[in-house]
Amino acid sequence: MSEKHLQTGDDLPANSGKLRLFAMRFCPYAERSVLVLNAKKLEYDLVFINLDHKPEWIFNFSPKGTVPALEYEAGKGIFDSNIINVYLDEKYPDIPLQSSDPLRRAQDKMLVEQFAGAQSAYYTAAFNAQALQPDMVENYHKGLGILQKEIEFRGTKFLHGDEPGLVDFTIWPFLERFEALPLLGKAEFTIDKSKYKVLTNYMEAMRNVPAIKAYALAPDTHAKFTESRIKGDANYNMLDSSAVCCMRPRKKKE
Ligand SMILES: N[C@@H](CCC(=O)N[C@@H](CS)C(=O)NCC(=O)O)C(=O)O
Repeated sequence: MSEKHLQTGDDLPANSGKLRLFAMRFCPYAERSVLVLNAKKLEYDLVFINLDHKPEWIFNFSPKGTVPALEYEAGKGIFDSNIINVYLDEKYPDIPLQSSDPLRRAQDKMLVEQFAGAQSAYYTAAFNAQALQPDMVENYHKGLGILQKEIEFRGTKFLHGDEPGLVDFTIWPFLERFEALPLLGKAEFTIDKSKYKVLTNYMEAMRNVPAIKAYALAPDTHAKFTESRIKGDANYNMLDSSAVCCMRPRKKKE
């Protein structure tokens, strides 16, 4: 899989007949769908796009040009991570990722909703730090506290049960990125082990889930990408090995 992000003017790669996800390597919403595809052991192609110079064809799959978008049949798209993930779970039920109990599904959604405050505090801290207010830091820790309490209350390894489900994969991409904040000088966003023992144990278990291991990035990688974006020159291709160019070996003088 190439980590190169396609941009305006680039051709849409040929469809291989598999499901295809349009994503951006550092996008937490796209990661949600990648994790669900991985956990359900579905075959898929991944196409990364440059969000500052979007290829024209992304709008055929996602009307606002946002990622993720899923090409579920040749030329036909579904956009928005939550819509994609529920579709995948219902369309491919072999490995179910949601509870069969409607109340538990509602509780999962309420948890995601309550976590949203932490997410928006993260975005401000990471990308618009001058607008950061003390109540946002409070909201961040409030969100983490609610999450930790719920993990404790459910008493299972993951929120979904013995294995992670949609609720875990929806929240995880943000937890992964929260750990970049102290590296960006935002020490007040540290997820302290002494305060968040249950949560940090949960995060450790999540990091070891094969679906996550195959895609997760280290905090310093997220920090580097964030720094490039803040500077106004998002380095989308920083993981693309083909972008690292090699010097041609010089001809030996005879
Ligand atoms: N609610 C959407 C949000 C997706 C989203 O905002 N994606 C960002 C990248 S992380 C995006 O595509 N931004 C480009 C744009 O807004 O034009 C989802 O869950 O899929």
